[in-house]
Amino acid sequence: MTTGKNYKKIIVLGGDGFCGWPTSLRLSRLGHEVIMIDNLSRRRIDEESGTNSLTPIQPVDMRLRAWEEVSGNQIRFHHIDIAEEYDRLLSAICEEKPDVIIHFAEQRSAPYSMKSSVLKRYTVSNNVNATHHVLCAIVESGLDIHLIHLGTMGVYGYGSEGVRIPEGYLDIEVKTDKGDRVHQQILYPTNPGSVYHMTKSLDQLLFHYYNKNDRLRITDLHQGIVWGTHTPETQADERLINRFDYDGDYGTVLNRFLMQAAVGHPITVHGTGGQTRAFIHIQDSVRCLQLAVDHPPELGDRVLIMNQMTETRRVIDLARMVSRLTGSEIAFVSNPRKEAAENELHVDNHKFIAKGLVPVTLNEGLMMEVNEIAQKYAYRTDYLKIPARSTWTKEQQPGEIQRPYVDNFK
Ligand code: NAD
Ligand code: USQ
Repeated sequence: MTTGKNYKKIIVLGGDGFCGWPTSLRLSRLGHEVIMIDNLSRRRIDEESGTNSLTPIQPVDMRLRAWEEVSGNQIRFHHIDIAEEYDRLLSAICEEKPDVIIHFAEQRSAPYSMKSSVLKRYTVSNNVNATHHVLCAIVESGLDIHLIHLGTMGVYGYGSEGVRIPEGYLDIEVKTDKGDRVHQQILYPTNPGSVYHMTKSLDQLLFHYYNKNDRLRITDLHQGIVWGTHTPETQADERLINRFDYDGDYGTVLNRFLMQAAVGHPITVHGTGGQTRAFIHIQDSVRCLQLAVDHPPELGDRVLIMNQMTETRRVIDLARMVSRLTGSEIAFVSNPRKEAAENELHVDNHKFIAKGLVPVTLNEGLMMEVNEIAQKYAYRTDYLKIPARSTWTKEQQPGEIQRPYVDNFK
């Protein structure tokens, strides 16, 4: 039951993950009724891979008890595999009757998705079925639910050739047989760089179809690389601490660099480090979700696509910033991925700014905060898990450090 006009009932799929957990806490703190659904597959992958979050995350029941103690608010939890247990997902939706479903529940690592045929197939079936099941279940429930999905900037590819990447749709002009010029807006041509990113491209088509056919209200957030770990809510109690991935598969670039500096490992730049990517701090990621909940598309609107990023940076520039701050060495490693060695990236993000996002951009204070968190838990590091060993093709070499280290900039 919805608790009031501004308070919504929200199901968070993938609520136990790095982005889902702080989002669930924020929405709960704001007075929304939050129900988390997760199959805990991310924790299982850690167990199977012999990896772990650098921060000591607590079991989900302990997390939820701690939140109730700290905030007085209850978050309920359903253990459901949304890619495999369609009937249980449908029942949960029909019983809970949410106003909003936020969908984080996918296998989100590009390197993990490229490791083997088994993991390529797992990533495709998990992610595509998860998304399709949610869409089918919303239609079958007959409820008017606003679906918010976490997509990725990677669906666009990263080579914008000087063009600013728009928020989802591209204006085009085509010539008809009669020679007239017709204007259209189409989904920006997708150009994924890994099996994982490809699943997000497939998700886009599923949204397009169900929006067109069943008039579902859908927001698709094309998010950049998330960095940082704490939000005010996860800092409220040690038992609420957020996940911090640092291993070669799940660790993302800036958090890896800050963690590597903290534990005395050279900063691992792939190739020349000329890759430019979009970034967003976890606090802004959570704020964007809050804004997306508050600003649903109208019934009948096409899929609302927003670029959830605040700045673009080159990998080598990030490495140098971290190196300057911490005195750590930069190590160039052979790039285990198949990606452009250098690219420019310009991205339009005016929709979130217009809704009130005030970006937390990269600054030394916040970077040092992540570095300090990593120092605090450095004793939990497994150094063998730091190198990125998953290669995109059989011919490529894993990301081993090239000796001697060379940073021509220094
Ligand atoms: P995560 O792996 O930490 O969290 C995902 C959660 O979903 C996990 O708790 C996992 O157990 C759960 N899950 C996966 N498959 C499921 C299934 N079939 N049924 C139920 N639960 C399932 O990932 P994250 O970093 O929190 O990312 C969340 C979403 O945001 C992903 O979809 C990802 O693609 C997207 N995203 C993440 C980043 C980033 O830098 N972390 C950037 C852009 C987009
Ligand atoms: N990289 C390094 N050194 C490292 C790790 C990465 O140079 O130690 C480079 C990679 O080669 C790549 C870039 O840094 O060029 C980004 O890698 P990443 O692992 O930080 O990010 P990516 O694989 O793109 O995936 C992450 C999330 C994914 C999300 C995506 C957003 O894991 O879920 O969708 O960021 S985006 O990149 O905008 O598509």
